[in-house]
Amino acid sequence: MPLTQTQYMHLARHTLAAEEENRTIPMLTQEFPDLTREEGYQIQRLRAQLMQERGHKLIGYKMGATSLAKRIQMGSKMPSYGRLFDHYLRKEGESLLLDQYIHPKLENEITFVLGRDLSGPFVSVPDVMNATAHITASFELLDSRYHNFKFTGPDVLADNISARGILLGSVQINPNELDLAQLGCTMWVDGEDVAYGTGAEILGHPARAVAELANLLWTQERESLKAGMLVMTGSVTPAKALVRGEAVKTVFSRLGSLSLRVE
Ligand code: OOG
Ligand code: MG
Repeated sequence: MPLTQTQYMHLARHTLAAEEENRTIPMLTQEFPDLTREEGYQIQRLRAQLMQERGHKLIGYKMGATSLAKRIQMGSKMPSYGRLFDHYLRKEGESLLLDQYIHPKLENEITFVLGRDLSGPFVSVPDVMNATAHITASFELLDSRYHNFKFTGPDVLADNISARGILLGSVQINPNELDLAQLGCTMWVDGEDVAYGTGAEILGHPARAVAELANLLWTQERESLKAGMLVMTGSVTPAKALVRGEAVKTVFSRLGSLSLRVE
């Protein structure tokens, strides 16, 4: 049985309060085992409205579970999307203070910045390439609001697919100037290389994640991607749990590198 609008709103407030107060909660599906993915998205939408009421600005979207590494890590069969807000943006060179998070993880992603609007339901890879102003290297910070970072599909959708922070690289390149499927990244922790992957991990080509997002947003919500928005295309490598004292650095081919110190 579907829940009432009041119950969806209650669940949206519940996961947002956990984010704002840096604490974990049990999975929503413990109390509501029949929750569907559609209902998960519905809760995410209400949660986003609450964030906008608090003054946070929607600056784009993120795709998740687009690489095999992430689908295995999340136990998910299909990609999903979440929303990005302005207060998630962090500056290069700032340390990450572990006390300000619950159990953060870091992901290596290719981010698209749109120069033109994109509306589904028939957006293709070439449409995305032509509508993109530039791409950048990026780190995404995840911080699931669920105990032990464990969730089902509907739970993680309701929790804005664990979004918590964004760090964008300073090198900006038009995507038509490079082969995005072959673009590689290597992640180093305290001088040791721990992960490697290429853009091909992302649904064969990262622009496909943007196309899929535009089509999903249109079919599910009658929403379009707007010029100026960011789209994070999903982690190429498995998300890395952050540990105090570590220095993380990822080198992207052509797109420069990003670093983060954990304190
Ligand atoms: C969900 C977020 C997944 C990605 O890049 O695949 C994601 C999670 O793993 O907690 O952002
Ligand atoms: Mg991600």
